Amino acid sequence: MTDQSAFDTDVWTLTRFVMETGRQVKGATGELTQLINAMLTAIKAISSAVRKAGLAHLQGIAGHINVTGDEVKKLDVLSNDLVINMLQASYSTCVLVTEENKEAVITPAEKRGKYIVCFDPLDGSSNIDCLAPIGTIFAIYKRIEESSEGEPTEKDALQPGNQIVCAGYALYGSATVVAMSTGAGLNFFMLDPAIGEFILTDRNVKIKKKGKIYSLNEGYAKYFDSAVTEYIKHKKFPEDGSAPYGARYVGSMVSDVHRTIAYGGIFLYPANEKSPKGKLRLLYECNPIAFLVEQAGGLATTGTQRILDVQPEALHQRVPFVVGSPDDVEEYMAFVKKYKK
Ligand code: AMP
Ligand code: P6P
Repeated sequence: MTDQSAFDTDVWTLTRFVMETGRQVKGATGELTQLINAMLTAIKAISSAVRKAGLAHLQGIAGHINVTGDEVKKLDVLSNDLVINMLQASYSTCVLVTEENKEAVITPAEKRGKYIVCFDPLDGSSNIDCLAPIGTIFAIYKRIEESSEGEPTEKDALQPGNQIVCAGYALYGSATVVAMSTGAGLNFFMLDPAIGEFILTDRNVKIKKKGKIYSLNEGYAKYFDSAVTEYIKHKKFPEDGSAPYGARYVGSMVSDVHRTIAYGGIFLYPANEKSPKGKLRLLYECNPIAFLVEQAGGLATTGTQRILDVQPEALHQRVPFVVGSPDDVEEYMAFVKKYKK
């Protein structure tokens, strides 16, 4: 006889959480709830594929190149198709922007809704074959009223991150966790594979005011500008006699960011001589992460401007990206100001 007491009969699943919050919004039609739950279904399917990739021969090069010029692995293609199909089948989207497609994906007229979704279906995919953590990142915007008459176009997606309605990431790590916010705080949900549901584990998560870890690819030190070089030196050899920071860098942003939120500290992908605008993409990497970190009380900057205030000009636009504990990000910005040319 199964011990029934082992089952929490009032469990807060992410599906239930989203429905509850939606019902509290006067006049909400349920379209956003449908969209969020469609995204979660795609994430569950990606999580299952990621866990089986080695067995199902999903690893290895799929043989074509994405917009960033990286060789695309099979899991990337599968993840991208899963998200596009699930979101369009939710009858809530009009424009999709994904790292894997050069052009915006316009939802067929008969399936259209009012939301725009910018997403990276499998971020960190270069880590697939070494089984390092990878993730899915998304940001949801509402189509702006005045433009909602004519045919939707990619221009509908060129909204600053301060217009985000909902954002989240999934981290396929030692467990699969979803971090998500609709603007009323950041919550973590862990996937329970036994029931195929995401369970609320951490409500209204807050980042430490100051951390003890810095995270960036120091392999590019030769190309760093003076501000980054001096800032990192300060972290390693603090002039005030305080303990140096620890260094952590997975090379998979969702993993590095999740650790930064959980433990505090700073993650940096600044511009450098090789990447004058940085590497990370504004619409589907930096904006969603910046929104979530700000919900946790952290900061996200280009070094001189709040990420969420950057007005996008192109779908795959890159920006310098520094995010984390407020005291750490402010300290970095002071170095940028001091060494500004
Ligand atoms: P809807 O009519 O479902 O498209 O919702 C209209 C607006 O209400 C959304 O753009 C959100 O600002 C808010 N809203 C609706 N559902 C939710 C939800 N589940 N959680 C948080 N906000 C919601
Ligand atoms: P680098 C993964 O390819 C990614 O887009 C992010 O997930 C990660 O933070 C970054 O690139 C790593 O780039 O140049 O350090 O290998």
